[in-house]
Amino acid sequence: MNIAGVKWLPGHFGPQEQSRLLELVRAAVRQAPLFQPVMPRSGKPLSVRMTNMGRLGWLSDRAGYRYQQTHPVTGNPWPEMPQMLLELWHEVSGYAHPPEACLVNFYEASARMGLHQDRDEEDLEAPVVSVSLGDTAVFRIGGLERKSPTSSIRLQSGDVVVMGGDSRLCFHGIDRVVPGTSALLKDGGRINLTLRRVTRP
Ligand code: MD3
Ligand code: FE
Repeated sequence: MNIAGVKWLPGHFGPQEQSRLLELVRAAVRQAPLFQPVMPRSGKPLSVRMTNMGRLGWLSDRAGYRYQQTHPVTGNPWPEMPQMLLELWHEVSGYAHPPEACLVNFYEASARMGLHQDRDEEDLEAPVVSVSLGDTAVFRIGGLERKSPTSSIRLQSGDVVVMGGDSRLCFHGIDRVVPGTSALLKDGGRINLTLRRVTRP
């Protein structure tokens, strides 16, 4: 994969750090339970469940896609962004201002994410930083148009991907999760964390 602006850091986090991250995600989920997002207008459920950490959280409901300061079910503010993720951002993003949102996507074995662009952020100059935990995912990335050719990579537990520069608006998605590829989650499945700057600094 040689798309300008993509930085793939396979195995950035080792097993012990992956376990620490998982504990941080579990603590956040106790405070801000996973919810099932639905598509704007149609109300068709997405196949991933999600929650967020940080000042702002992304969600999708019948009214549209947006960032907001509160959990859609509990109405509470999102749990705070863990220090370990702030440190990751400062290490790999090349962006001087901290991330405001960490979207947590949980994929069970059958979950997918269709090809899409991330463009709900006001600040499109900041990269998106992703961390994969649990079973391997087949990640597809294309170009700036839906019809652009695509390529696939397998994202493994502990991998970090930084999508900056020209890659920031590339179409991308998750074709499938490969069962039995990681022992991190007892019942299998995959967690993806995406760190995002939302507002202009
Ligand atoms: C490429 N998540 O949450 S992470 C998403 O694995 C999302 O859950 C996928 O796409 C997942 O929006 C992929 C890697 C990633 C994240 C953001 C990107 C790739 C990206 C933004 C622009 C281009
Ligand atoms: Fe995305």
